[in-house]
Amino acid sequence: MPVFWQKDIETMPRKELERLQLERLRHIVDYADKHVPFYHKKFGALKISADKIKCLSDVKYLPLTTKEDLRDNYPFSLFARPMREIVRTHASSGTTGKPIVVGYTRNDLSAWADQVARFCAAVGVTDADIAQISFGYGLFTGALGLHYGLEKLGAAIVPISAGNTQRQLMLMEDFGVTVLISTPSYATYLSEIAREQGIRDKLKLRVGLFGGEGCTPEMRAKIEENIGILSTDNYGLSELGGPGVSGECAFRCGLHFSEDHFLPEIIDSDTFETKEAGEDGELVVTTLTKEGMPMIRYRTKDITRLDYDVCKCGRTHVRMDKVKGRSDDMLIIKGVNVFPSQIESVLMNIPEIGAHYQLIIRREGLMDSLEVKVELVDGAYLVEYRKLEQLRNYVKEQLRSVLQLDVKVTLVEPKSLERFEGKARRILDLRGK
Ligand code: DLL
Repeated sequence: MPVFWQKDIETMPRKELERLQLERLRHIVDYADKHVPFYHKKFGALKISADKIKCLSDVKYLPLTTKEDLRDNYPFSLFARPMREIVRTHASSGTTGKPIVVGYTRNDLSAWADQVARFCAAVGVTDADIAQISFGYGLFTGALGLHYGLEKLGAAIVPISAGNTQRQLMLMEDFGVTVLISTPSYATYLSEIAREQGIRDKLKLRVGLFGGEGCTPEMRAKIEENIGILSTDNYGLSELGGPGVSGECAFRCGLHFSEDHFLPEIIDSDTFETKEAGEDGELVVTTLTKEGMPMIRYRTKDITRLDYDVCKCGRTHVRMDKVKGRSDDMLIIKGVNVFPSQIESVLMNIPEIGAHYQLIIRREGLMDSLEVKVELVDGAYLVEYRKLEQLRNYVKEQLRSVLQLDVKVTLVEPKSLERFEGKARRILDLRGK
């Protein structure tokens, strides 16, 4: 049964929704022009103003905003409100250089909690649920984003943060936790330990709200089987506020955008031309309601596509496909474009190998090469050379048929690769080292 948090908005007829978006687009352009010198300068140079926007597709005349623009304006120069009106900041998890910073007004926090509550309700979470938040609390938007969304919905929150897996499982069992919030990587790890310790039947978990990174349907099936849950994929990024940008409903046929708050487009990353609905490309998003830090045509670098058909659940808001990868994560190996998610799909379909893998890129002469290291489910393979070789060749063949590329495959002992409590870091780039 489809469940809604703000039904009138979530099922608003498209014409009405587009009317609302156009009105909000004009408003946000005018607002950014007046309150953010960076945008005032950009709009001035392009001779753009809100009154020139006649229809939604005119968004293409607005300038694009990039992560570099946010870095150049570190920390607060893109804020549209004075600091006394900013009530929260978050920052990206970037490992090098200065992080990118985002600021929220009280209204932003309230709207954000509603956006998140929608996706929790969409998979059947109610005020009767107990939700364990296993995202790391802090500058990362994941934990506090889900926290306030679930609180608005009325669920009881267990704010345990990431890590200390044994304690996570103990509380899950003792408190009768019904909803798990984490990255899919951490859910993979937690669910494996739960299975090994034979506590699956003692847990009351029924729903997983995963996000912060991609997860193939194959990987998700493994997690769900381990702990007996239904899980959904939830997308967002700090620059746009965090989680709540888009998320799946229980039918899991695309992630509904919060279209009353965000205007999505798909562009070609090289030519910047707008792509048609259904075509793959880079997701670009304009925030329609953010007061603290409005973003005009932010380039997410995430590759996906959009589907405007009304969903079986009744939601009219456009659905984006699961993210195929980030354009800067795409590997070019011997001239072939490879997304790590393609490799994950292949690996997860082979029962003899586990959910943990690593991709190692090296430079050999002028060419890049790829090694796929993956854990065996059963370490006994390692003592039988012939069987091991057969399996290795099989994995290599499966990868070749999907990627059209020869990669080196290394099968390693169970539990020998690193586990992740937050977002996984599976790519080891040794080029230039
Ligand atoms: O990861 C926000 C978030 C937290 C979303 C928790 C959902 C749940 P950042 O740390 O700024 O923000 O990272 C944003 O992570 O551009 C994508 O590349 C990736 N990403 C986030 N969610 C998904 C997802 C949060 N569901 C970057 N599928 C984004 C694929 C995702 N990639």
